[in-house]
Amino acid sequence: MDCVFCKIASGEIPSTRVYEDDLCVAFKDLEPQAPVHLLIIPREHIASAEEITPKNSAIVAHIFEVAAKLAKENHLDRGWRIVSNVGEEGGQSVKHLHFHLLGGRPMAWPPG
Ligand code: D5M
Repeated sequence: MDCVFCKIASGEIPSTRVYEDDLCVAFKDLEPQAPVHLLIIPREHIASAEEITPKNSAIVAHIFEVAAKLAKENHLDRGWRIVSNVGEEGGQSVKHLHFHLLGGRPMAWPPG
């Protein structure tokens, strides 16, 4: 499968990895939108949040646990944001489920 995040998960494409385990990988976003901008992805190819089912939904809880740990490690004690873009209007450019972990500056609402 020609998926850039599958290739990052397998190590075929280099990334600045900050965390990994059997289920997920976290690495620095190439186009950071905040002082801390990490991406957390499942190793399994899931195209987007639209493809979450009772069979694979446990990965989402796991990724949120990892996000909280990474936020703590990055000293984001004033707050942080986790977001997953879905589909064209949602702003998704890579068709492999990923969660942006953003922090280190005040976040605006609503997002653009
Ligand atoms: O977010 C996709 C994000 O993925 C976007 O912020 C750029 C980032 N990206 C794309 N390719 C790479 C590689 N190779 N390394 C690190 N980060 C990358 P989306 O929500 O789909 O718009």
